[in-house]
Amino acid sequence: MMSPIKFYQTGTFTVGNRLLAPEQRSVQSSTERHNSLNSGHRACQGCGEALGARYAVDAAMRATNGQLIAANATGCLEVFSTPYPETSWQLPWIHSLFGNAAAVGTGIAAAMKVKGKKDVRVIAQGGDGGTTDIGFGCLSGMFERNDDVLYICYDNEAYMNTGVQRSSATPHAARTATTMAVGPEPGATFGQGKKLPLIAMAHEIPYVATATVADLRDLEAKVERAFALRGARYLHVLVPCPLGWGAASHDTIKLARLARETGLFPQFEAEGGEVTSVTQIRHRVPVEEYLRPQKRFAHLFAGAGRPDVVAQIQAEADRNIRRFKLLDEQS
Ligand SMILES: Cc1ncc(C[n+]2csc(CCOP(=O)(O)OP(=O)(O)O)c2C)c(N)n1
Ligand code: SF4
Repeated sequence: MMSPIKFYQTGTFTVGNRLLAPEQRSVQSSTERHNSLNSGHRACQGCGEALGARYAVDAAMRATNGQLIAANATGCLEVFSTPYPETSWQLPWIHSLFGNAAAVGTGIAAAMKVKGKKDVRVIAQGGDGGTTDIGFGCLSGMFERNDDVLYICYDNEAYMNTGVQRSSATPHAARTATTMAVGPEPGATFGQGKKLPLIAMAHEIPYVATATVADLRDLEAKVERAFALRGARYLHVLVPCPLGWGAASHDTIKLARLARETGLFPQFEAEGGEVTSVTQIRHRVPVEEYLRPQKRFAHLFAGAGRPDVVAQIQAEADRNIRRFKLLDEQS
């Protein structure tokens, strides 16, 4: 039986763009890209958040023809990009409080509506702490009212800016400054935490998507899709943090890819509360391959190790694979 050929590498600057029509090519391959997050910022080497924001906001600028305003929660992205009076942002950009970026985005969208500026679009963005914890009430309100804002969460799985404290997006067993790797149940507690993309879907908003910095063309395409729609939209981007994860700065992309290929981070889109697409796993790998290069999980492999805890994490990945049908044979 004939099966269609899959071009996995389409969309990258070096190889795949040549396989695509010009209008389908990556924003970053264009000499006219906006460079919204410019050089000179102070992110750590290999920061996934800087990379994710650069691609997401440039894609948003292209999708809106440069008519974009950003509200940004307190956190690494704000601190490394905008040490007053300097800034790396090349668009109208407002620093909100830690917990109210969604509400500030709502206010900007309302002001644009009153002024009749329908073409000016709004993003609100922040880290996982600002999104899943302190900003959650404002965000849920933005979803519930269906305000015309794209909210982007850059999920590095802890409060990095203040020294790596646990957030409700921190993975189970991970060591942070507030979930120490000691005792019979070391690291972040199993049974706690929340999956914000699923909670966003439960609001039945027009668009919810997840992405990683391992698949930047996919990230750009999801931003474009979000701006083809109106109303409340949510994009959740996994952005490895070398400092907080205790990982090599050159492993940022690799770790993001392993998060997807293990099944720990399902990459999907949903419209109106229904899943509309999933990115299938190409080469399934055991979670151990993802956990080992990260010092935040080192306690699971020291001495006799904790194969029981690794098995629990593997069970979480397996559940995602079943739930989102991440393997070919399930579709
Ligand atoms: C009301 C309030 N509480 C605490 C802080 C201190 N604070 C600033 S950034 C931050 C953590 C940010 O974490 P996250 O949102 O995950 O973003 P990241 O730095 O990891 O990108 C905290 C606790 C604050 N600015 N305001
Ligand atoms: S601490 Fe992490 S999120 Fe913050 S700038 Fe460094 S690598 Fe990026």
